[in-house]
Amino acid sequence: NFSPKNIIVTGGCGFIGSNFVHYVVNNHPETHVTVLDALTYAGNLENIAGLPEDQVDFVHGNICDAELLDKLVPGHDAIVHYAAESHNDNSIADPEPFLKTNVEGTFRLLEATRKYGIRYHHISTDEVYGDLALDDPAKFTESTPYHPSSPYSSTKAASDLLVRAWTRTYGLNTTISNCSNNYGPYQHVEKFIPRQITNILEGIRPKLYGEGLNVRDWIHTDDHSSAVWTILTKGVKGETYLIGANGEKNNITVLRMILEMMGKDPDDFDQVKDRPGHDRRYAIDSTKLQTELGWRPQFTDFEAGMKRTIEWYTENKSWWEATKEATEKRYKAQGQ
Ligand code: NAD
Ligand code: TDX
Repeated sequence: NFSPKNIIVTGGCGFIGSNFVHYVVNNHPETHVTVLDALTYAGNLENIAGLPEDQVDFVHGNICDAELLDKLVPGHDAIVHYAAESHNDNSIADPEPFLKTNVEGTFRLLEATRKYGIRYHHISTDEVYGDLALDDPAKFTESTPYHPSSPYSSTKAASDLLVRAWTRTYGLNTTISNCSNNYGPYQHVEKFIPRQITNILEGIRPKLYGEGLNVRDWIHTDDHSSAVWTILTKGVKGETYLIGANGEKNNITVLRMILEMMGKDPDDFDQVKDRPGHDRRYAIDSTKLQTELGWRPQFTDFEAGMKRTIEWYTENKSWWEATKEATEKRYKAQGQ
């Protein structure tokens, strides 16, 4: 087992990265975290505010900055790479930042990993596998061929392939994880679940793309964090692990659940323009991670997790209200 003492978490001011930093602080006080984050529209320093100063440092910078990495990486024993442009709809409107951050940024981190000989864990998505038919009993496994659909998922797929090639060619000590859709606190209001909760809180009708029959395999972000920690410390060099918690639900079911939990009529939403190239269904088979590394998800009660998530957005309006209006304006311009 690897016991990391001093890790860099890229994208640690975003949704999943910041939840991981909280997870490390709460569960592994012996591990120091340096957060490297460019604070794009999706990054927010408040996500890691109040954490112990002797355990968490923040560095404001870009993962594409090789000089900065030369200064920062020595003295650390691992990089856990979350930073990315993460939203499919943004990638359709303007793909360029996705190429820069997701592909070039990963390349820079791999080069630093090679130069300083440290451990590297790469955070990726199930979207690299494309989509499944709604009536297909199959799920994605580690051997499913890559078949990404969107500019976002194609850049994530490209970054995974760079990791594999650098590992085979230069012998880097890497692992990759591909996780399904996360939900929980600190998720940007552009994403499906926070968008609908905050719409309802603002008196705006929720917006469903198309018929809402697309299926996503929801996992609580705390389960993603424990899985990443397990892979970072016990994962086998060069291996890929899929992370999921059997949370398949279609969008209209999730939306009606949110409406009902918030005391609204379950039909009180608008159907809007569908996403171009919209993936139909994602589903993860996490057998390898469970049998080989012994990981188990803990937060599998989706209703309970959703209730806590609704409470979090209700109690933390000051966290999201500054970005809500601009986000809705962008969607409106796209007919969504
Ligand atoms: P997010 O958009 O909420 O956060 C991204 C963070 O990265 C932000 O803090 C941003 O400031 C930072 N960042 C962006 N570009 C940067 C750059 N060039 N240099 C330094 N920092 C930069 O994203 P998220 O939803 O938390 O996703 C995190 C990771 O998890 C991504 O790699 C994503 O592909 C992956 N993932 C997400 C999901 C999901 O459901 N959201 C599922 C599976 C995998
Ligand atoms: O307003 C909306 N209405 C709607 O019906 C939005 C924003 C989304 N949707 C649909 C599209 C998807 O079928 O809801 C589903 C979820 O949408 P997103 O939250 O945008 O997530 P998705 O596109 O599935 O991608 C997410 O999971 C995989 C993350 O954003 C990615 O970073 C991750 O890789």
